[in-house]
Amino acid sequence: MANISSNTNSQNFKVVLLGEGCVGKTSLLLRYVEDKFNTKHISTNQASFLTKKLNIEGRRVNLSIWDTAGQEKFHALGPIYYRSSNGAILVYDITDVDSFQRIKSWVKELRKMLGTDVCLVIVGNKTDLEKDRNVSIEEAEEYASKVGASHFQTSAKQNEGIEDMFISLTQKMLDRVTEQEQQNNTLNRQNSQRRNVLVVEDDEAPPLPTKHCCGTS
Ligand code: G3D
Ligand code: MG
Repeated sequence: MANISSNTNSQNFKVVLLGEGCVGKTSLLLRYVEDKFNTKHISTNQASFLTKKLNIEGRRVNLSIWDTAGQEKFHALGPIYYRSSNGAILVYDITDVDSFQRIKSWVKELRKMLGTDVCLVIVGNKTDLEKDRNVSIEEAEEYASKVGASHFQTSAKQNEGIEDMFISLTQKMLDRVTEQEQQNNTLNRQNSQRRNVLVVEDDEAPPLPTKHCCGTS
């Protein structure tokens, strides 16, 4: 189960960025957290995360958003990277069909390893390059809804759609936590009801069947 923790009323979520090299993962993260584009701020030599604090309808949330160290370029990104994440942002480049196909194998792997505990968002990045689009919105949306993910389009360059995407993902993760809390409460209630049931042991031996002698009847 995903590691969801909360302290002093704030909820901590781990979110991972996944997708082929050069689709814009680091750019999306830097744009969202630091409102920067095209800076070499995050070293691509080590996996790292940036944090972002949010307040959604009075609920305080701390996001730790993990970025890869570029291992995806060598197909060397293992489960240790996405382990116990609450959310995954699967990024493709709208001009690159292969990058969209790659998303599908990530979805399979995440569902297999984390089940439905992880909330998925599929993101088509680089919408400023609309004239070179090679992945249709319809196809991407249809695929996303088939696998229980939401779909967003962004441009890290022009700062479009990024905040909406993160807010929507966070809302989904909060809903998931509420669902899990409700399930736990129901289980606890059932357990305590079970404890209150008085079990009366009936240790009297059952009556023996009446013997009928042949010929007496
Ligand atoms: P990655 O972390 O997925 O490997 P990066 O991708 O964030 O390093 O981005 C790869 C390249 O795509 C970078 O260009 C970056 O500037 C560019 N890029 C990222 N997002 C967008 C976007 O929304 N629109 C456009 N047009 N380009 C984007 P360079 O030239 O540095 O390789
Ligand atoms: Mg990167």
